[in-house]
Amino acid sequence: MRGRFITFEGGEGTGKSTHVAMLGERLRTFGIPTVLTREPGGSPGAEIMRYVLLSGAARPLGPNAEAVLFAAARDDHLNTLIRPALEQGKWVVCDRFADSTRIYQGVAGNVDTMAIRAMERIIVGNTKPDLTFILDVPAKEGMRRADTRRGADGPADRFEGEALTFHERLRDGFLTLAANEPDRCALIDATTSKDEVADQIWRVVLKKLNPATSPIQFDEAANA
Ligand code: Z5A
Repeated sequence: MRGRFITFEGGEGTGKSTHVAMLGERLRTFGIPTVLTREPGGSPGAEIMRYVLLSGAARPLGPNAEAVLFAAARDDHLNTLIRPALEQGKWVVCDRFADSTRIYQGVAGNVDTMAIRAMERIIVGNTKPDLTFILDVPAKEGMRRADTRRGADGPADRFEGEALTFHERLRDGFLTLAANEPDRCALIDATTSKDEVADQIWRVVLKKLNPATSPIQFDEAANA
């Protein structure tokens, strides 16, 4: 039986990496073999594309080309890591996925929506997330958290360096996505403490995916 595919989305500094790790810990404690991964990246080929994208090297090519590169990285990630893990019955928890392309390149970058949907259809196909968490904090607070994490003087990446208005558009885009796809997306108020946010997330996982029905048992999980 196929494993479950969970993605985390939201603007920068909303706590995605934190909660991918916390959820992974909880799933493993529950006895579920879990793969934690991220986009862009997550596989050797896609990590090379991550460097090109986040260093800003691809920025002069424009948002259309960046969207194609994100999709190419996703193709490699899906083929070499996500699909094989799901086929083995593992659960995959991914820090960003195709919704980030819809929002960053589509909503904020003005890349044609039909083009983005077409690429998604070709690359993602049936490997759609079973559940997507959209972590929400005001854009200013997310930027503050991200600044604190990397140290105020650390270099901002290609997207972190954008203005507050860009990050506010992203937030609006993610809120609209959550409203439009309520079956798949769970909107999480991520302004509270890490533990409270983790508890909200876990309640949704229990309700929507019922880990107790996972076909892989505790002993197998210990060896995963
Ligand atoms: N991108 C794209 O444009 N198109 C695409 O298709 C894809 C991606 C897939 C990837 O950057 C960039 O690529 C991203 C979108 C673009 N651009 N940006 N910006 P990344 O992977 O380097 O970074 P990120 O995805 O934006 O995440 P982030 O900025 O690293 O933040 P985060 O993972 O959401 O947050 P965090 O690291 O877990 O937490 C940030 C800090 O806040 C940290 O110190 C935590 O300890 C703290 N924190 C977390 N939760 C809390 C709570 N509840 N209270 C207080 N403090 C907290």
